[in-house]
Amino acid sequence: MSHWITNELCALTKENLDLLIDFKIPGIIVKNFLPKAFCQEVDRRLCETSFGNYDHLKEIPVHHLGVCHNQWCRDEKSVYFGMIDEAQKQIDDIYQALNIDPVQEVISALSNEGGYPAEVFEEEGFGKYFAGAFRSFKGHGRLHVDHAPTHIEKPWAVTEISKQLTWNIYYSVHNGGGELVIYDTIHTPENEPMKVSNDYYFPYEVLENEVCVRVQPEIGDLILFNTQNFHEILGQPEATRISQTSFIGLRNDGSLGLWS
Ligand SMILES: O=C(O)CCC(=O)C(=O)O
Ligand SMILES: [Fe+2]
Repeated sequence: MSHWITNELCALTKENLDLLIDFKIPGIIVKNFLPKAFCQEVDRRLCETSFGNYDHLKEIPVHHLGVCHNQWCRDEKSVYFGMIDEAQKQIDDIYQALNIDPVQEVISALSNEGGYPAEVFEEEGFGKYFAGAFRSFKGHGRLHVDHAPTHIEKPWAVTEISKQLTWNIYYSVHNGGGELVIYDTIHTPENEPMKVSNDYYFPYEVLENEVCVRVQPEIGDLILFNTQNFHEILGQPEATRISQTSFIGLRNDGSLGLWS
């Protein structure tokens, strides 16, 4: 069964954000969301910083700067929240004197153009989550979904969401390859058991049809999609692709909460 009413990425409006939440469109794009010169300077600074490891994932050749909740969600909450200040400081150093805070820009766009109140997620008794990790990526990000209520077994605030989206801003891309492919197949409790055991990805047999969009991001683009749609990244083994990202959860009060 096909869900999408178009095979194109759409503009950021309240109507389209509603359609994205309902799996009716493949994604949303804002071209030149951040100035290219800003992205190139951030990319230069990031390449001088050593990216941290993301070594809980065996198959994704990815390094990151910032804290990724998935990596720490099985530990005591104090472990994750204990790392945020230091991570935020590293990120703030990257933007230093550039006068743009991309995460705030995304929050403003979600509320001004997207018509949804948005803020960084909070955990009672611990404070704000971290949002806006940078990723340096090589190779193939295999077919997967991201859905905190399914994948996180402990009671964190980010599991109290009815839908999960993501935003990505691209800082360096490669010419040819590096496409993001989003499929018109939705993750469900019925297809979850097809996930490769002890790993994050699914076999292609999970796809219900061939319908997909292939997006070749450009520097400065903002792309939103629903992470409960299966997706993969067709990277190149030798070339690096740098992006910044966080998840976006639709909360029970109708607002959006961000976390990485
Ligand atoms: O890097 C990308 O284009 C997409 C990354 C991804 O899998 C996600 O945002 O959930
Ligand atoms: Fe993903």
